[in-house]
Amino acid sequence: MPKGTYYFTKNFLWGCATAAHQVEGRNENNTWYAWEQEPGRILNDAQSGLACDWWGGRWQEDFDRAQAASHNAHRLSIAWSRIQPAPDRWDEAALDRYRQMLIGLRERKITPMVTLHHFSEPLWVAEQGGWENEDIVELFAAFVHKAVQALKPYCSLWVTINEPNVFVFSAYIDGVFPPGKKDLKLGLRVLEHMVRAHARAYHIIHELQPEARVGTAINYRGFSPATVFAADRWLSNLFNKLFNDTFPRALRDGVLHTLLNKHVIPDAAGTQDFLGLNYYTCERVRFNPFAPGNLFSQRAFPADSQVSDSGMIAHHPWGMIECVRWGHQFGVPMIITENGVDDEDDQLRPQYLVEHLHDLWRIINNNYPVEGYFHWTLVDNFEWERGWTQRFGLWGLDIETQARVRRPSADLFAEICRTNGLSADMVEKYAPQSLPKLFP
Ligand code: IFM
Repeated sequence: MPKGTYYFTKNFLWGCATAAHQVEGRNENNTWYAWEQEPGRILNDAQSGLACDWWGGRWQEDFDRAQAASHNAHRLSIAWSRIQPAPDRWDEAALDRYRQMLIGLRERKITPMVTLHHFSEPLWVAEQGGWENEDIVELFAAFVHKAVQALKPYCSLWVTINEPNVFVFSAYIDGVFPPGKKDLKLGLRVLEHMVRAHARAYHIIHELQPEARVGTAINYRGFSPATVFAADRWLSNLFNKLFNDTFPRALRDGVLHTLLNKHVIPDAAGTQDFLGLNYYTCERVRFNPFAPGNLFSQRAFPADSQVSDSGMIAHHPWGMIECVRWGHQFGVPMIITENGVDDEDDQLRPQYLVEHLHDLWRIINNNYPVEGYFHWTLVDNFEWERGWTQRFGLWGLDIETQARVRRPSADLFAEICRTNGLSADMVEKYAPQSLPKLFP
């Protein structure tokens, strides 16, 4: 009996996403390293240590893995703190190391996408007030100029700032990222500086490299009302607006609307060539009059959700469709810049992967322009305040020995990348429980 395959569009980008601090190791000059030294900040007081030892050269073996697994793209970030370790010093050797990494990708026929800010800054920037100080806009601009000038021969796909919405929420509302504050007003000021910094970076990159494509990666979280009650509907709408819409809307319109005020930033208008979407999960919102600190809300996964090891990600593949539909309002092509699940034993990941890709395929075939998919992540990495407790890798990592252990999902994803499609055979082999749903 003939079996079906869902083929993706020509030149679709397939690969994994990583971030400097999470994989490089041994970076003592940034905000996250300092944060790790403070007791109680990271789960189990874990430290990034060697991480995946990319700074020690293990990026080569991991890029070999990506190449052997037929990835044709890879998203990585570069650390500002390595390239500009002090206000008046550029580290050419560090820049050269990144140059070698990008050349390494190209030699393996893997298209690089480079993120310029992924949650960490140099300590000297933090000492000057970090993102709270409006000077950050020009400081970041100088770094972007230096980095892009050096790396543009090897990369033309740039993400200026990763998940500004998560950064502001985690560093200024939840207080679990450095600088660990709980101050909404300050958080909104940081958001404004991030919009301005993105806009400066966008224009600088285009001046240096007219053919560049520049975007951001927004963490899209699907919020829907827990019931039909008006209060739940109103609140879930508010969450969508605040968390998901604010940043990309400012980059489309040049106006940043926050809870408290509105900033007109004309330079920011039209500054995304693509929209990067990091989609992991979605949740239901219920009005709770006893939770003022939580904007009077209670948030939970839909009943009976399958959840990840940490319980932080619920398996809701249709959220991928909602995410892309939502992203389409910003009028630019989209790229899934992150999607994945923490699952040490690889029990849920194959199902998560095939069902999310199936829904991605469906929405693309409704003519929504999505150009690629980056899985989070290649090898288990340091997961910020959750330390080493979340295992997102297609390959597992033994942090004592640096040994990598291939999970079945690595082979599944390799077959998808190699064939540019998701077939019934693959689903039957790696995620048989999804077969009736995907190939009825
Ligand atoms: O590890 C993070 C990444 O740095 C940003 N997006 C979500 C991932 C998983 O939590």
